[in-house]
Amino acid sequence: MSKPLRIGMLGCGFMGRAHSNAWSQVNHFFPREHKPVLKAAYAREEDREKLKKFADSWGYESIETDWRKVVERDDIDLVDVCVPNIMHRDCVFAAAKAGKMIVCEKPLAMNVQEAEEMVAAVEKAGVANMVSFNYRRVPAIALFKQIIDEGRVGRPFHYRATYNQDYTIGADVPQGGMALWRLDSRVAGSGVTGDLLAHSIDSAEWLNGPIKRVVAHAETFIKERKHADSGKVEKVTIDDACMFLAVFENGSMGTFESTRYARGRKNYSTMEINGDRGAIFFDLEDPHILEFFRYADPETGKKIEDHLTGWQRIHVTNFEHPYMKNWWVPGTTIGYEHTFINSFADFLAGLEGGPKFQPDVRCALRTQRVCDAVLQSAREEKWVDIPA
Ligand code: SOE
Repeated sequence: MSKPLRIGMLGCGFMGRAHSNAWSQVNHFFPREHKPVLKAAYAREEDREKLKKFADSWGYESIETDWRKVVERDDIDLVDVCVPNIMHRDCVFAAAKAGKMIVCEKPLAMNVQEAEEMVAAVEKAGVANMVSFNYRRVPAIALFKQIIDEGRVGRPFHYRATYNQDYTIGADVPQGGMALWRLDSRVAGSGVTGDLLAHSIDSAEWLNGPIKRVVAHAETFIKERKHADSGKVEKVTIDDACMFLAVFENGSMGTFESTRYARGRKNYSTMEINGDRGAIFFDLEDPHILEFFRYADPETGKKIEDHLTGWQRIHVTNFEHPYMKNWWVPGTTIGYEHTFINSFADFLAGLEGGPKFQPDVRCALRTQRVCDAVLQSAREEKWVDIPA
């Protein structure tokens, strides 16, 4: 049986494109009853020309320059929130009130207080929802999780994450506006903490369990930048770089580093776990490779006596690897956009009797708590506990 799923897209930037592509592709690769229909796309009146081109290229049936109209339209089943973070709360509230399904880009909110209100509204409405921490659906990261769940890492001692980029090093890069709103904390909530560390934290808690406490240091390297909206030089209030130490509930220790000032690094997100039975390493700039160090047998916990002991480089493209049987033949790779398609495939499966999609808004609230604790710790220069 086929059911149309009529999408109302809020936003036509980078994420609007990534999500539109995923809605268009998902049925081609994953058999699902729900068939996404690109019904309406929203952007601000001043971006009408851009919106028209966006709608034409992805095949949206109509455009709106008032986002509330999209949310309230009877011919919309699902609201996809891809607008800047400052708008997430109002859009999610309105969508929940209208009884619409919700997809929301990360981070869920500007801060924990907003996120708590959003979770309450969405749970009260009882609507299906997902927050787009798309990297969980990189096949190699899903395999990372599977290897841990199979007991092959054993007792974890260390977790290490980086998320580094370099696109804001120039002092002439403006803050704000359509392209660079992520550099304006009034619109983004925070800098690298909400934008990049949120991904690392979501992955870390998914892979290694809850973080109990953190201590952080954050830096703003360039103190003033021209603002794209006002045209004036204004104070920069985002964190350009942030590092923190973490203690996990399971007793392991974590280090997290994120910056937009790591010359040469573009989207360098790595994660490594070291346990008594094995270790795993992943680098997003080499996304189909997973490195695994096998030390002990997961059944017996005994050291595997083998002259081939060493790091194993797994090319995660075989049919037995997560998601890969839905793509091409072994050895052929998939990329960034597929993480969104894999996410929507799982979200639709959840609507059709499969496992409920994670991360949902409640799970993303947890990530928000860690982000806020990191920022608080950096401000107050002390350890901060994360409420359970
Ligand atoms: C920009 O810094 C950005 O696009 C993030 O917003 C995304 O979430 C990340 O995946 C890539 O970098």
